[in-house]
Amino acid sequence: MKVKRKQTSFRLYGWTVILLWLKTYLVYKLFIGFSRDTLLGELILFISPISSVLLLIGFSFFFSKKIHAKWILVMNIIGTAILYINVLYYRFYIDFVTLPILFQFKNVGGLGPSTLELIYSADTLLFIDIAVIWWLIRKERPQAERITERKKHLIALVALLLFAAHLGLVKLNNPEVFKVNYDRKTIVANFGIFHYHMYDLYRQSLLSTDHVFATDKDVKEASDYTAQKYVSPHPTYFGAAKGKNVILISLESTQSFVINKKVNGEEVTPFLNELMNESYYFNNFYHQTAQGKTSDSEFLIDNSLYPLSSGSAFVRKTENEYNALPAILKGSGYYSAAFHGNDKTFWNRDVMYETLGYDRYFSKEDYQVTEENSVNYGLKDIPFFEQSLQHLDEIPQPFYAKFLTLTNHFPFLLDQKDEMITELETEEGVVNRYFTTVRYEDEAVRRFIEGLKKKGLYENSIIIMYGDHYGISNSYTEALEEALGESFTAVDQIELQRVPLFIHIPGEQGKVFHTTAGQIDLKPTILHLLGIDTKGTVQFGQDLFSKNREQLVIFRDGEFVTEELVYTEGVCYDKSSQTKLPYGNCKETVEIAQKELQLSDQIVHGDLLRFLK
Ligand code: GP9
Ligand code: MN
Repeated sequence: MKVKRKQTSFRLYGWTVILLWLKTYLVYKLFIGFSRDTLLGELILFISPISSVLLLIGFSFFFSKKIHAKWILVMNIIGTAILYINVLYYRFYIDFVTLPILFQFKNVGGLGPSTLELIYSADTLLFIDIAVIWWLIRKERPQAERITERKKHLIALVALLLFAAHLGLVKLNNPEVFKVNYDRKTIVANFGIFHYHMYDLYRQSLLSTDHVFATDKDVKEASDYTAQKYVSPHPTYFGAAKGKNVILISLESTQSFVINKKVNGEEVTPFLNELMNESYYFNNFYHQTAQGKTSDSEFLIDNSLYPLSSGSAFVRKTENEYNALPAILKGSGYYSAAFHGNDKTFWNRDVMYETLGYDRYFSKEDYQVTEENSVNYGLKDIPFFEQSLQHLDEIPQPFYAKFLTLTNHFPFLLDQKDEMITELETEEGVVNRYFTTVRYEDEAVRRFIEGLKKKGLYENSIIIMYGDHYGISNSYTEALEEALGESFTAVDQIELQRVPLFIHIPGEQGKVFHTTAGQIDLKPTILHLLGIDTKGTVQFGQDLFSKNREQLVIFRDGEFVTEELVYTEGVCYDKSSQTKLPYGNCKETVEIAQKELQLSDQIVHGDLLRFLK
């Protein structure tokens, strides 16, 4: 009897470890789609979950006989939940969950249609082993008290030795991954998902003390760095829009590939295409957002700082002092307002807008929102702009007015009566619907501009329109390839991160600019157009019109693009020929990117701008 109990207890432990281990590997391969290009890399991926699983489940032996089996079951459930939450998140964001993401859940409206779209029936496979373990427990009633101290320590020792061997292999395969690393995919592929979460927990708790220990000396490094990045404005464009209103329009999920594109013989953005004739258009303009999506784009544009690597600064860093566009413009007599047809608390905007210096936020509660005029996250773009035009009468000029569109949001839902072009017929509904919601957004913008003209605002405002981030993530590559009739390489995936940027200045002719730039560059550009010099400001962006600007866009994960190079997934490419180059060609810029991201993080986590006031 004694012997039997010992065996069932151990057998349950063994089975649970093996099932969770294999399940994690299957998730990597089938749900996440990890593939390593060397045998050693694949071996690392395979063994990466084992030591953490051995330990987590092995703790069951430290508990009383009553708790032992329950612990095993609960750990398997928790392990599965961690896997599944990451699978869902990865399906759209091609990224892994971080701790702050879980805390901002309430700020992004909880589980909406976006989440439902990401759940597949095959996902139930992930939960089968939980039932098997539960059944084993019911049948065999294993108890833990027969396990000797020696065996407990043996489990811990084996787990630690395996972990050491695992780290040794990682080091052998690629020592670079032990350096500062903002790319979560690389971290998970090398260290395993459970270790990644432990590391994330550790990092987040360290970062939370940065604010307390920061001193005025810390800001010097960052301000010295940004001072040498400053480029003087182009004399032709400096002050070209002096005194004018600034109208900023965020085009939800709008990527550059829709511009001048036809599907089924119909233009996707007929109005924007036409607008190019009388606007400056930037065709190498990239979004730089991370987990904070729209809020990250807003953060980048108003502050010219990088968004946080995990979570959204709009949720995590509202107490900081910033030197944001609305606050700077206030000094020149501008009134700032934001307009958006969603709940005011979404992305914590009601709080963050105040911090950034907005005078007024027109949110859902200021609009007439009915079931009829809303879809997906909120008010449809056409009624949103219609009602916003009325609200514009309520604010004084000159103003800085930011409009956030919403209809073209994943999973791209639209009432049939609002469809202006025929849906495509690839196997992905998301991709098919995307073009129709972009077409709808284009019409909404057309009517808005029409309304501005009627109000006489078109002639005394500059209008800046930009895509906030991608709408179609890499998960939908196949269907997008079909839709666009192209096939995408790793370099193309970076090029797909381009979003349209229009700058309309009354009286100016249309012109296409090829400069390589990102959202971080908009703040100095806008200020210089208004004739406000940004010399001495802590900012990482450079005026888009400056002659001496660097042609460099740094992404939040440390990847980058320049005029000649693309650095992605740890590989350096020649941009035009798309051929692989030795790492040495990118090394220097990789280091600049890391440095810049680190400095920006220090500012945001340490709340360093408070020392400059
Ligand atoms: C919601 C809108 C969309 O208010 O900003 O949010 P997103 O998911 O794109 O960040
Ligand atoms: Mn968005």
